[in-house]
Amino acid sequence: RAKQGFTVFFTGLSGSGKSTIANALMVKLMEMGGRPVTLLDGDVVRKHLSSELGFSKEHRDINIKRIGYVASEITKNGGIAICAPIAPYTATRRAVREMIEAYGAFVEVHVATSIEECERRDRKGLYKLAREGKIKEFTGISDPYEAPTKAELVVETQNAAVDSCAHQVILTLESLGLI
Ligand code: GGZ
Repeated sequence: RAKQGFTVFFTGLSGSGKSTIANALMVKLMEMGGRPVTLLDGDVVRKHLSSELGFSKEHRDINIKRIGYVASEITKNGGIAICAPIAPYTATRRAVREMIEAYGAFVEVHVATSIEECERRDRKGLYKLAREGKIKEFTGISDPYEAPTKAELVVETQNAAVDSCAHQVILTLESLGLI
């Protein structure tokens, strides 16, 4: 019997490493072959699906529910969806989980890089702008991030390479019987 579809849903702060790990995971899953793999990255989704949205709670929730809907369709059709938004609200993540679990598995991965570390790295200079008040409602600075308490996997990026983090996700998927 063909294996069920599933969604890997990364959540974490801006600059936590979600996109990088999600990309590495996509490469690994594609190399295994079998099912199509679709990456729904935060900034790509915002460009193509959610370009009219800002960062209020209402707009973030709409954004995450759109991502969840697309991922649920992919999951329903037996594919693999990898999502990598910040997704700061627990209730919204739970709503997406419920939508997807109707069709397949939902694997939540918390990329648990601390706010201190994200701000220290400040890869895109956004934390500096947020501190200066030039970006409002910035997650972790002037807007909330509700850390998950029941994620299937928590990855610590502080002392682990990208490849090792992606490998931890692969091991989790294997232990759940999804790959
Ligand atoms: C958080 C913001 C904000 C604010 C712009 N707060 O590091 P990035 O740049 O590439 O990723 C962040 C991205 C967050 O979009 P998401 O769709 O993932 O957010 S959510 O899940 O909450 O809908 C960041 C950039 O957009 N960015 N302004 N105020 N991140």
